[in-house]
Amino acid sequence: RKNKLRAVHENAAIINGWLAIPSSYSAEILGHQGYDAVTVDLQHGMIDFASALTMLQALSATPAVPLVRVADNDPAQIMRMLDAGAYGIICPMISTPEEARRFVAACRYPPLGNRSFGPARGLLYGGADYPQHANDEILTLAMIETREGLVNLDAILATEGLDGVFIGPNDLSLTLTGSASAESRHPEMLAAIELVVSRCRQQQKIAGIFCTSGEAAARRISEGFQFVTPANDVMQLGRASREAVAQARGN
Ligand code: 3PY
Ligand code: MG
Repeated sequence: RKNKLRAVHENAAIINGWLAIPSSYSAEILGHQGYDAVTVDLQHGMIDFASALTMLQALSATPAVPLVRVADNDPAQIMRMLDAGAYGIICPMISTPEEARRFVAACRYPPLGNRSFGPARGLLYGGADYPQHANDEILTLAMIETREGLVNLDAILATEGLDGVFIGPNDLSLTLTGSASAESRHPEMLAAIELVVSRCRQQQKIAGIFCTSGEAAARRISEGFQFVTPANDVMQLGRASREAVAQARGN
């Protein structure tokens, strides 16, 4: 099975859902809402391997491409998530080209990388020819969310096999400005974001970013981002609930 995200990316921005709640039912619901991709978040989500597996299974029954954000740059966890059927990996805290190479190598079978063979659910989701095509189809996005990552941006983007970067705006603003904010208007953050968009364009890589709402995501697309996450399940559930309560009270 081809990774649909590459085709989407040629014509439009990829809209990516985000799951922090450990539930296959939530995954199934999000997968049916029109997202191009949905990410299972093992870093800040409340999700263990057993839940991640059922969530990836649920996403397989929807049109959304299943992605995973791993907890850190750990080849063992990356391998297990790919074997469990993730069609792309978002890796947090990539700060150097060496870290980017280690990340990409974990996502690729030899001779391009060092992923161990045992594709498991990859075969069920991708098809019997998964092993022959996985190296071309698995999407790799390195998170830029440290000052060092920003300094090394060009070298990170030059990593062979890296599809693009995904800005973690909370961590990036925390390191640049001293406070975490996904929609920070601090001049250093604005400059950093502009830099990432322009360097990605130059090197023909995907520029992605986490956002706090659909409106914010639309603004990011107009700034040049090609991969946006319009908030996660927790934020959406909380916001919809608050609004319903306020409306019911007539506020
Ligand atoms: C960040 O904003 O730091 C993130 O990692 C978003 O998911
Ligand atoms: Mg982060």
